[in-house]
Amino acid sequence: MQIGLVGLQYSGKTTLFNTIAGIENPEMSMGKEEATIEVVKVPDKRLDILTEMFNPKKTVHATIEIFDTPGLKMSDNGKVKITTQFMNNVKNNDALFYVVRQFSDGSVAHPMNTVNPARDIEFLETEFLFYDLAFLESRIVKLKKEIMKTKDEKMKRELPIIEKCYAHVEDEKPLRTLGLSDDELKILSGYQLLTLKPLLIGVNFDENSIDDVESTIAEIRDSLLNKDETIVPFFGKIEYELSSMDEEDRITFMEDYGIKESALSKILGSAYDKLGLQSFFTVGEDENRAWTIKKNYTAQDSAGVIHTDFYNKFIRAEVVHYDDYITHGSFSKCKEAGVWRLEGKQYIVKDGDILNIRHS
Ligand SMILES: Nc1nc2c(ncn2[C@@H]2O[C@H](COP(=O)(O)OP(=O)(O)O)[C@@H](O)[C@H]2O)c(=O)[nH]1
Ligand SMILES: [Mg+2]
Repeated sequence: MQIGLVGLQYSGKTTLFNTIAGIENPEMSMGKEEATIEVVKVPDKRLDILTEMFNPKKTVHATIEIFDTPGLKMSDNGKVKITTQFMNNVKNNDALFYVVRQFSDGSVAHPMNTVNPARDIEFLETEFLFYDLAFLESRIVKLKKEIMKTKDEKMKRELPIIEKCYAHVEDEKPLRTLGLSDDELKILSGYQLLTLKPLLIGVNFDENSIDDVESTIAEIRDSLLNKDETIVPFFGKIEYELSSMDEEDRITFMEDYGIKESALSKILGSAYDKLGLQSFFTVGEDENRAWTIKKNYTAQDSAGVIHTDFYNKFIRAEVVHYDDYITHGSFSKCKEAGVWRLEGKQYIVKDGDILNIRHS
């Protein structure tokens, strides 16, 4: 899974990126045009506990890739140009994480001169809508031309979908709110439509405004066109400073500041939620591992995440839920208690299932 941090310059993207990637002494590369990518372990207490119980040779966390993209720059005419470079950076991201600035700091310029997170969110959204609109418009022209010439059936099926998307975006609505079917999404999957990507909005707060977070978020939400957005507050600077401490100190300081949950944990939690993701585990002497899957994945789909051979040669899955394993303490006790099961291909895997795939 890839999450791209995007936003205006100086909103705190790189600071946040360094915090979650655990980069302590970043080499500042101002104005760099390429994205920086870091693979981040997804913390999971359950996996830690399983490791204590099994003591395997190695433990493998699920990972996500975080992209720090260069800030979108305003030109003199007050417009942001979405460059090919930017698109190359974000096109494969599974979700976008807007970073907007709530902190005020006279020594850090704001590209629009004043601090106003709701305005910045709408600004990014509008730019991305324009980008999608232009793409959809040119696609419609091209499809119509080709259909006249070749009567291509596939293109004939695509056209009404693109037209529906166009009408939605023209109405200033992001494509992720259109409720497209899986088949429609498949047709669109080759295109780089920005407003189709699941969105999380990060608001970067001052440590002095911790008490006002909830009311400020409510205000921001209230002034957005789309009130259902997922908004994640975080404290860029202070969380970066805390990230170099050992865990115990960090927790104490976070409590002192009134920060309940780290930026990473909030971002991951919301991203899993938004993307409909969950984890299952495999355990054993050699390796304990957490795997990330979609919520509707069957036992066979999940086997395929481990290995394509496991998908093709799937026979059955041995399943125990993590909670049951913890209650009973061993697979044999789980069998006695009747919570160890053999499930077929179609079984829908649940968050926290421990699986062992039987295959031919
Ligand atoms: N006061 C304050 N400064 C911050 C905060 N977050 C980032 N900054 C500063 O703002 C400047 C721009 O941050 P940076 O992360 O590089 O922004 P980017 O352009 O979005 O990547 C840097 O000097 C940061 O130290 C914050 O929460 N509070
Ligand atoms: Mg940056």
